[in-house]
Amino acid sequence: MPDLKPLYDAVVGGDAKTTQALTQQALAEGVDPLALVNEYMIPAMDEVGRRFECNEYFVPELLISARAMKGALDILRPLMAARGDQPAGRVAIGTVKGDLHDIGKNLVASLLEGGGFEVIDLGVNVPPEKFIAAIKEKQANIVAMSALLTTTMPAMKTTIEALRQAGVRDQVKVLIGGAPITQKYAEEIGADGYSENAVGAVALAKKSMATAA
Ligand code: B12
Repeated sequence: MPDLKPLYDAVVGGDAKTTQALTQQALAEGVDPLALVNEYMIPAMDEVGRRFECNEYFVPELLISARAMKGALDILRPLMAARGDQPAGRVAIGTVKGDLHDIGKNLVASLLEGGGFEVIDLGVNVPPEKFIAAIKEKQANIVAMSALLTTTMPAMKTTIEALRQAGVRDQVKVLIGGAPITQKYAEEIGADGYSENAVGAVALAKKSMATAA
């Protein structure tokens, strides 16, 4: 594998042009798209978060780093989502109400597509009603929720309660994830599964379909 530290530096520095160029170059040299994401880009965003925490970075820097990572993911997404014929299941995915973070959610969506799932992407700031509509109108088998803020985590619980009240909780498996989420929290709020990363999300979704059958 070539030395890709410059790719990490480009995401941390918010240099979208260099991030895209280095991504293209790495792909041309045969580097696995997922390795680029897991070994360089996600650690780079972690470093961005660390700098934000200690006031070295502010929201504009978060935004430009996020834009750099998104630009690279635009190139990588189609490569990660080469899909099979029969959908393995239908997943309604979204970032919960009040939360605008979508990089991780998009990554999970791409890998689910790559894993053969049909993905209904509800976007960010998704209220419970939208998840309910996706189950009723699009026959989603799985609801996947993402949250990156401790203040928006409770929206996952609210959504699960709303599914129950709408009488659709038993029709779906509910999977949750995002940086502040834990297995313990998933159990507390009655979710069916949690994974700390996108690869684990696909494994969980496959397991959910197997146990739902
Ligand atoms: C980029 C970023 C932003 C960007 C988001 C751009 C975008 N389009 O997403 C912008 C600038 C908009 C932003 C805004 C804010 N942010 Co912000 N942000 C980040 C940052 C640096 C990176 C997040 C990221 O994309 N990580 C990379 C992705 C790939 O990782 P991920 O999302 O965790 O996803 C992985 C897993 O969690 C998992 N996963 C994710 N979803 C799901 C779903 C399922 C079902 C499963 C199974 C798995 C799974 O798989 C993914 C891939 O492996 C984080 C720091 C961090 N390291 O997390 C702060 C961070 C999340 N933000 C933070 C804050 C405070 C904010 C703001 C409140 C700042 C402000 N004062 O305005 C606002 C809130 C806006 C809002 N209402 O949502 C804090 C949250 C603190 C807290 N405890 O709640 C963090 C932790 C920074 C910090 N260290 O303080 N942010």
